[in-house]
Amino acid sequence: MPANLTPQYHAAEKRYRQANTPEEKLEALREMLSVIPKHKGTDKLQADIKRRMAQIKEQAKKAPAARQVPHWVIEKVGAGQVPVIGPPNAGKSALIAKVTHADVRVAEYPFTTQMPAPAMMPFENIQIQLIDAPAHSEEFSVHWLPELIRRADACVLVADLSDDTTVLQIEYVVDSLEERDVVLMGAEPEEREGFEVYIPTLLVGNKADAESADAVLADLQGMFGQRFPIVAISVESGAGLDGFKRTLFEVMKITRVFTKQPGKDPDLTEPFVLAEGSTVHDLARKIHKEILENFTYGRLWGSSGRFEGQRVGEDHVLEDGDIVELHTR
Ligand SMILES: Nc1nc2c(ncn2[C@@H]2O[C@H](COP(=O)(O)OP(=O)(O)OP(=O)(O)O)[C@@H](O)[C@H]2O)c(=O)[nH]1
Ligand SMILES: [Mg+2]
Repeated sequence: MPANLTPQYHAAEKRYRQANTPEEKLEALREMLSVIPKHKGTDKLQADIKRRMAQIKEQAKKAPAARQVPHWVIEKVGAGQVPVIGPPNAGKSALIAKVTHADVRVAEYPFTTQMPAPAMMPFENIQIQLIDAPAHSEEFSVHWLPELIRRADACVLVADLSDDTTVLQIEYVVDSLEERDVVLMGAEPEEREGFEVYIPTLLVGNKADAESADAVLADLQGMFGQRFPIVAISVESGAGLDGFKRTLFEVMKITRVFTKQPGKDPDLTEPFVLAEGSTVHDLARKIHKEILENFTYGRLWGSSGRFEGQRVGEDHVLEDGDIVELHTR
């Protein structure tokens, strides 16, 4: 039976996946359990969530505090963390150097990048955190790459359009990650069985300037066109880069919401970034716990409302560009 998980469930599960402390994990699991549809199709998942909660409580008793953060855990800033992965020499670092101000190493030999490095890419009124990742191939891979991707908000998978073995290389990346329960998909599926993690992914064919590019791109589309959105770019000529940014933004399914104070104009410079399907409740939580606890009602301007200044409750689902005034007691 399909699980029919709701956006609220997915949002809580994402918080669980990205949690850094046992308390954060427990809080997210509790929320998952409270919003999961209660029927036969989710029995297994419910049991799994409860088992994880018990495990975390058990561990917290045994091993207090001592926690070392692994080097691949990169602090999240901006609208979302997006590792740029793929086979060696595809132009992952070159792409990051082109669309951010970061100083990353680009070279004509493979396996240039060894350690993950973050870089901010501006897009409209937000900043997306790209992470330059080491190559992933049959000859060489780093054991922590699936862990880096598991925590991510989305992924950019770069393919080399100048190389006629590209389809096989991309297949290897996708399959080997799937073996580690990290599933790259264009969009998260509506339903699922277990605890594998789905990462929204954009497939980027780079080196569109190369002679063989059209043929390789056609092969990629044949093989992965159903699974991922695909964009062709050339870092060298700059072709396709605007489309790349926009499509990545769409893949990330971000809802940007502005807040305003009663009687004042809204601050339209910096939006709050929420996951698609987020509610007024999620916005209040994001701003401050106190606002969440003392929330009485909201007023809303934007496409999710029926009219300007509509009064809304906690459960109201927000849309990109909405402006919300939060009233508290
Ligand atoms: N023709 C062409 N060459 C490119 C393009 N983008 C990158 N390159 C070249 O491809 C080579 C590899 O680029 P990198 O950015 O180092 O590739 P990478 O994927 O980061 O490689 P690793 O870190 O080794 O996995 C360099 O020689 C780049 O100059 C492009 O759009 N067209
Ligand atoms: Mg590199």
